[in-house]
Amino acid sequence: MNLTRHPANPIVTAGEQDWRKVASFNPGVVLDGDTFYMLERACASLNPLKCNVGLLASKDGVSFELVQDTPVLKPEDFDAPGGTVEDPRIVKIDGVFYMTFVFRRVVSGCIPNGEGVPGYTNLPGQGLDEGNPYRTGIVKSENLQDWEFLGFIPTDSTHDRDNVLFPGKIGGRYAMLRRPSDYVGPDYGCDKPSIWISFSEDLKEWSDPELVAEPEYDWECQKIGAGTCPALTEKGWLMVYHGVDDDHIYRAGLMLLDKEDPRKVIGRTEKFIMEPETYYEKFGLIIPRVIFPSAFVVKEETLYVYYGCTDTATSLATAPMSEVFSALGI
Ligand code: BMA
Repeated sequence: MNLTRHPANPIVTAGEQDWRKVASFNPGVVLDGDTFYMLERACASLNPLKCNVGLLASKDGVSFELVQDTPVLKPEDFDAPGGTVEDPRIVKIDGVFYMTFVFRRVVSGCIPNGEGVPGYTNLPGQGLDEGNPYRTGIVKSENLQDWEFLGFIPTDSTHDRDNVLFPGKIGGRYAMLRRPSDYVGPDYGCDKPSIWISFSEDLKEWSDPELVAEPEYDWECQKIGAGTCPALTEKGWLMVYHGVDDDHIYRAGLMLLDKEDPRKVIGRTEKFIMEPETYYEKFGLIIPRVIFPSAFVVKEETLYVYYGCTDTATSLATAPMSEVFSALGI
């Protein structure tokens, strides 16, 4: 499948504001009327790797401007001035916007090495394996600027990120794809971090995760995670997801889930649809060789895929929808 990288890439980069001066990446994007809204993961510093969520808008899906000069979500909103809010994803359901985001109460320092995954400095007693997990928050808003907190999942100390809401109820319930990374081993039915699903009546209490998809191919053999929020197409729920291989290269693939029962995978690209090729996808501030798809929009039969590059900036690639379905063999 041929995705065309936009010539203006990377289309969103860090700015001069203190709260977004280091990097902007892994955004959620929603098309509302004729405006594309982007919630960016705005990085304020590397050590600690503190992030906020900023709001941008665009008429063409390419040139984005900040809507307000301050973050719309920040760790201080959760009494966590030493924490972080990351990787926002967004849907609109019945006229209300819902954002999922990653939250960590105490954030590590990040020490990039240029070769692969950066080093992280955890405070004593605050290591990833000693509590202080990555969990997912859910907030809602009618104007994208003022957000009301609904809750965190999970409530225990497991790590749970890459969580995305479906943009509508299925069988009367909200649905969310999630990636509880500790759910591996014989008790769970998968050997590596995988994509799971939960359902909820009220977006607060969630059903136990059920396994949807696990890594199958070499390019995703270490872990997979939901990238974009799914969108309903005539063939089913479409999603761009990410996979990580043994060399820590992040690539993108397509998955199609059954319209009525999204626990069933009905289409999946055996080969990735994008891998790091350009300079801005191979070299960056934090981690090399990362394409991290985090949002897509369908407009006039064109798929717009927004993706983080090397945890540094955001890029855009497009493809005709007809190619998307043929890549899935449909
Ligand atoms: C994942 C998350 C993402 C990040 C990616 C590459 O585990 O931390 O936010 O973009 O790694 O570093």
